[in-house]
Amino acid sequence: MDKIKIAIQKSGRLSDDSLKLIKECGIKFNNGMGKLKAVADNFPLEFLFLRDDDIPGYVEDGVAHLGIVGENVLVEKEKDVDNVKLLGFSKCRLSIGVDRNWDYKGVQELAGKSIATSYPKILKGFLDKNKVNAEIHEISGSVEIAPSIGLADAVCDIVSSGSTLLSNGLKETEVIMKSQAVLIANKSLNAEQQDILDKLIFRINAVQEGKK
Ligand code: PRT
Ligand code: ZN
Repeated sequence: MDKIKIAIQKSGRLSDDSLKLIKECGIKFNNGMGKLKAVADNFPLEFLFLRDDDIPGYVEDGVAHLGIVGENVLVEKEKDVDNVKLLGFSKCRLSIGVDRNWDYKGVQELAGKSIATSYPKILKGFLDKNKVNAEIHEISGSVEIAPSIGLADAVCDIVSSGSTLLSNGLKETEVIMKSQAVLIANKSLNAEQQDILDKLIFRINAVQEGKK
């Protein structure tokens, strides 16, 4: 039988829960530290360990047939893949944060301001929808410090507990999107690959049912 390849985040907030889900599905594999690939022993699945940002593109291109990624990254990358199943972990939200002393009354107050983010496309969609003209300042990390160093007036970043915003003197004012991990698939799987995916989904459903 052919194997199908699933792209999983190499190391980060999605990695542990992604691998835990695979194990709970009864799929056994050995992933040595730092390895970029692994093969399952008892299921026709091969793992590719990648940066999360690269996963939607690899799945679109068919380098990987499946992938596990946050909805936030999936939406930002605008890749053409199938959104197969919400997985219920790595929950977070993409929010606007502003100085806690800003008497923020609504989204219109962002007009003419600069907003630092690693999610320029999602932010632009939000601003356009609200007819707000603001400057988007794309940075790749440490977004929360942008206001305190004078780089931007506000941030648009991932929030989970809220403590990072708080410790940078910011408050959350708008939730732009909610996110969780999602299983994605290449759009042109052949019949055999689709069959393996169906078997995997069957097992994931059983795991999720068992947790209810
Ligand atoms: O190296 P690689 O590119 O693969 O990883 P990464 O550093 O880009 O991503 P990673 O591992 O940080 O996050 C992977 C995914 O986990 C994200 O795309 C989200 O879908 C999800 N996720 C869930 C989070 C968080 N919770 C989260 N709290 N991603 C990031 N954060 C960061 C956030 O950026 C901020 O710096 O945590 C901070 C906020 O957390 P709180 O709890 O202080 O609010
Ligand atoms: Zn990343």
